[in-house]
Amino acid sequence: DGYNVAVVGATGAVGTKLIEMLEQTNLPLKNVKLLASQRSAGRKLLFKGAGIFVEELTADSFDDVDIAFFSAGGSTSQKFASEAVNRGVVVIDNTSQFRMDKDTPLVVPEVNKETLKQHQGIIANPNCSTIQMMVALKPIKELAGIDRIIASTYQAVSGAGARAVEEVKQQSREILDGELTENLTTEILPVASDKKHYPLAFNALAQIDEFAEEDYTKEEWKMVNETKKIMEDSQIKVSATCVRVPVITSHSESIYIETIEQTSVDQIRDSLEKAPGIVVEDDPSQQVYPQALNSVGKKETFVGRIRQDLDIEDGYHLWVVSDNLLKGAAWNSVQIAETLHEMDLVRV
Ligand code: A2P
Ligand code: 11C
Repeated sequence: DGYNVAVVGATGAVGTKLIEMLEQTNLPLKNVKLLASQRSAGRKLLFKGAGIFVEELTADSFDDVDIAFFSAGGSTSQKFASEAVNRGVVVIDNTSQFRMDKDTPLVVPEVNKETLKQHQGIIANPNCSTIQMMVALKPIKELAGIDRIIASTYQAVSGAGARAVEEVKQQSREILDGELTENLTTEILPVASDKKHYPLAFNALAQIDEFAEEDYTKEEWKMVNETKKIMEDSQIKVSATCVRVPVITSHSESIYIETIEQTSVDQIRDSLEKAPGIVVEDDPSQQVYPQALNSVGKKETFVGRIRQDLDIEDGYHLWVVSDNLLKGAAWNSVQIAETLHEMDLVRV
């Protein structure tokens, strides 16, 4: 036999990738159920070449399900995750709804899979920009400790969902057709729920999610708070500036760190080359460094431009790139499911 799995939000940007990752997983699968809103019910999506009808999500959708992947927004998770858990389902949640709850493990398998042992039905998948930073920094933390992190991100539009991607494509066409900036279609970005909307095509917007405490955005706070939880280090200094750029897929990050102990660029590169889930692409003499376009469709996190700060002895800079829909979301979720299976933690 195998597991019955459900994908909640199967028609979305992440849901589509969840289906692809489930087609590739070595997890034993019995049945795959695709769930979305009433709008999509009856649509047919392909799984391994066979058509599966999308069903409308209701609490009863979870009868007979073993593992459910949620990626349909925080309010859907809030409404339905506990219904699923009450029916014996293990929920792997891609939203920010439960990430900071004390009883919910926040998991990047390369970094903290041991915390899965404490799960009580819900496991949270971290924010995409946090995940790739954790993969890249974990080996350096083990090597020399990390005292502080300053991250500047260049984030892809697909992080804001399928409708945002369509909006940027539309704006690009309008600009190339000679449309004036003030007449561009702007309904979703930077944040659908916020008061003002700006074009992203041919632009860069220093706002991802709504503004919150201290004039940092929620996305920036996620990088701060999730890092402290995943690294189990409430003292680590973290701050971030998150920027949306007109890239469709893959987030890029300029990350500055200060180590606790003395180390070197060579030792850092060596530790990254040996670490799981990382590909080092770092050869300035040959113009080799990670690029968003080249990382699309890959499960790994790519690291390059590894160099020492010019003034701070224990300061280092890295350029970290990964597919935000795969390691940042769908792949990390399916990898959590595979890890739960390996650790015999699916049915508890
Ligand atoms: P639908 O296509 O039926 O609207 P994205 O992240 O690309 O914006 O996708 C969001 C996903 O979440 C879609 O699959 C969407 O389904 C789904 N979704 C949104 N709201 C709900 C809801 N209330 N119940 C179930 N699924 C929802
Ligand atoms: C973005 N990081 O790129 C966001 C998307 O908390 O799961 C993911 C939001 C989240 O817009």
